[in-house]
Amino acid sequence: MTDKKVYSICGMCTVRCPIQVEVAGGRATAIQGNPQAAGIEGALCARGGAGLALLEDSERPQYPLIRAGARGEGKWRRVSWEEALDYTAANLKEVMEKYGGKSVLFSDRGGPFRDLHQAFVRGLGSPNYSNHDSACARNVQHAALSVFGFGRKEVVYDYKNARHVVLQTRNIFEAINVKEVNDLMAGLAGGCKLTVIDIRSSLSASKADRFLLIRPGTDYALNLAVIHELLAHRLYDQEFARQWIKDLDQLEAFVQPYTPEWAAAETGIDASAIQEFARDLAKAKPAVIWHPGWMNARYRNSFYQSRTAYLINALLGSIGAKGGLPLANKPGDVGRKGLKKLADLFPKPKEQRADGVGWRYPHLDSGPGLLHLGFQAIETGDPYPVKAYIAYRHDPLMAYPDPEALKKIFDKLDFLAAVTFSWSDTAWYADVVLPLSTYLERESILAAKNGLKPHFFLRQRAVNPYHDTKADWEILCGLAQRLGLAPLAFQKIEDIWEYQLQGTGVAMADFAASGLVSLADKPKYRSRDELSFKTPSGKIEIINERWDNAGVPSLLPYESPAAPGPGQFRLTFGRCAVHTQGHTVNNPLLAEQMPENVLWINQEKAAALKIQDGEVVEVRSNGHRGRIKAKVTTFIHPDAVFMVHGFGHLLPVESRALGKGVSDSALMGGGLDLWDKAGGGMALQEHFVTVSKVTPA
Ligand SMILES: Nc1nc2c(c(=O)[nH]1)N[C@H]1C(S)=C(S)[C@@H](COP(=O)(O)OP(=O)(O)OC[C@H]3O[C@@H](n4cnc5c(=O)[nH]c(N)nc54)[C@H](O)[C@@H]3O)O[C@H]1N2
Ligand SMILES: Nc1nc2c(c(=O)[nH]1)N[C@H]1C(S)=C(S)[C@@H](COP(=O)(O)OP(=O)(O)OC[C@H]3O[C@@H](n4cnc5c(=O)[nH]c(N)nc54)[C@H](O)[C@@H]3O)O[C@H]1N2
Ligand code: SF4
Ligand SMILES: [Mo]
Repeated sequence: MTDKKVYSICGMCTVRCPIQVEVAGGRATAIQGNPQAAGIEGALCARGGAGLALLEDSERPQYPLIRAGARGEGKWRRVSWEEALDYTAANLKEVMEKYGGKSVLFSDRGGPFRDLHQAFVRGLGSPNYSNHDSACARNVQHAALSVFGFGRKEVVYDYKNARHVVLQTRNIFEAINVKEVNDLMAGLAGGCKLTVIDIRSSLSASKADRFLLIRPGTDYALNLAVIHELLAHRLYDQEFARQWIKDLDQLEAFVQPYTPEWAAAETGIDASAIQEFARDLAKAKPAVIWHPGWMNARYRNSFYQSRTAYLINALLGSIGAKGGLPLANKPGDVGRKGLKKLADLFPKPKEQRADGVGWRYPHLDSGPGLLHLGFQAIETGDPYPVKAYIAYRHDPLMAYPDPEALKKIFDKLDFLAAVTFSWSDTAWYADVVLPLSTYLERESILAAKNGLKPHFFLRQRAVNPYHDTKADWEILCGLAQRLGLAPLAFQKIEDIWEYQLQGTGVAMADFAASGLVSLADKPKYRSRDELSFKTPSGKIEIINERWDNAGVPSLLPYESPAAPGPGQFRLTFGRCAVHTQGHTVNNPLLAEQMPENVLWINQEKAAALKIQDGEVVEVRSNGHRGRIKAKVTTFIHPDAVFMVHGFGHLLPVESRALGKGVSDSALMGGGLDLWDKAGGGMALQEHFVTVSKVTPA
């Protein structure tokens, strides 16, 4: 018998789909997608369905721990929350008294609940709020900023109404956002064409009308050739271009040499296929989505790949168009007011960021900065000492390259704290572990999502914590109280919610019916004349002065990527449908679905190495090595090997994940210094490995 149904928000990945949780006798018994949420209608992905297994998992951190041995040794002392928060506050105070508030670095996963984190970091007087994004979508974000003057989330992907969708470095059916998947399925059912550009045949490729297998690292070449075709044959939307695109003549001159024939030699895709592709796009314009990429922290020129993807959308008139990339509406765009910001409880710190973003790198967005450069500041003390680091919902030892090098950097810290609901390498290396309640056992601050129909949403606890864990706000407000940050020392979540809702005309009671409060009656598309861009000219700018003035050319001549040396492969990686990054591989249900990652390797290359499908092989790079099963296939480019990210856990507290598969990050020796200077993203796919049979000892 179900006692109640609670509307809340999934926490198995950062997409945060609306859910409905059934509760009986104080235990959560079933989860499904929120039936009232448009585009969800009861659906969840496999990971969302495994939330109950997370809740019941006896191998997640269940109470606060203070380190008792050396860092990473795994010796812990169980403590009360009083002691854990006192200890954390005392350590932060000590560092701040010695080096100032700016010496504290904080990183999270960004997303709709970050306002609370930002408030806390501001309260400390530190400019060093950061997130994971330099290892994820920073290149895409900066590409959007460089073309539109606004960020990547200020356009929406209108899959439902699209007539041609292009997924480039984007595997939508495995790297999932439930609403987007449902919308695209609806679009495809209505006749939308799907083109997938990938280095291997992903699940998305298997559903495509056109699959372009591309040589790894040459997407920029393909995009330049597509632009060449659109311009040379006047296939673009000339009216849109006249009204909204600046400097088109410079683009036209720049792409002169980048013909389909030239691109064919670079990418391995036939010139005629590129020509036909461009013509197909033109037929579907403006209802075209050329995805700029999500996880595009891959190459030294990934920024330019994303930039050209945005420019292709612009040439097709799809920016702002129904079925293309319409502009997202904020509450103000539909005559409403947004949530009141907790960060405004404190003044913005005047200090410069330790990672140099905004001053040393004036073209880059100082919002969350670039975490890998924050790490560099820990290492060098330049521009000033950074001595405490709070890894909040973040596992950089899995999510940044070269964990051994990163541990050495962490050794320079006076204090390292981890806030997490599952074990992670970073938590294991920390001085204190503050265990978060799972998303089913906690409430969060209210959050807003912009879109065609902007809305507010509520995560509320479905059940009380099964163990001695706490909610985000309890942890951060508890620390705020101890650190004398009175404005943030809330005692009740209701007081936070009330603060956030001030002036919005929305009351908590409005969330009762579905957990969601829509701020508009229907989706709002803007007409072409109503578009606006935040560039100096108010148009889409091909030449961005901010980047050019920083010595970063808006139009970068193409350079061919390094080819793998003899016996080498480029190491590539991506997602699978049943795991989220590194934090679900020990989930009892999901570990059963996929216990380990495997190494995709091209059949001919494997044959030359005498490697059989399913055989355990050794992968080596820069002195790092790992053993993993080979998946021998024709469906991958011969230059690359591929593995799903997030495996290779070595912690004794995770029995199901222990020793299963290999961590791609561990094979990226020296990778902390490899990044795209134009877009700020890590260049995680600029690493080469060798693969060999395991010779018996
Ligand atoms: N199930 C599931 N869903 C997720 C996540 C998850 O962990 N699990 N994570 C979420 C997060 S944080 C993110 S950022 C997104 C990521 O979403 P995506 O970026 O779509 O996911 P990936 O699998 O990282 O990469 C997409 C594809 O890029 C291909 N690729 C690699 N190199 C190249 C190349 O040089 N050129 C081209 N054209 N393709 C290449 C890979 O083979 C892969 O199929 O997914 C989100 N959704
Ligand atoms: N080599 C390589 N590196 C990569 C990638 C790759 O494919 N290959 N992918 C990149 C991408 S796209 C991303 S997004 C990053 C992801 O990097 P991370 O954000 O570090 O990855 P996750 O495993 O999602 O989460 C990290 C930790 O946060 C905890 N956690 C999860 N949810 C919450 C929450 O709501 N609150 C709190 N406090 N903790 C929580 C988890 O238990 C886990 O310990 O990694 C990037 N790095
Ligand atoms: S995509 Fe899946 S795991 Fe992510 S929030 Fe939605 S249901 Fe949860
Ligand atoms: Mo990501």
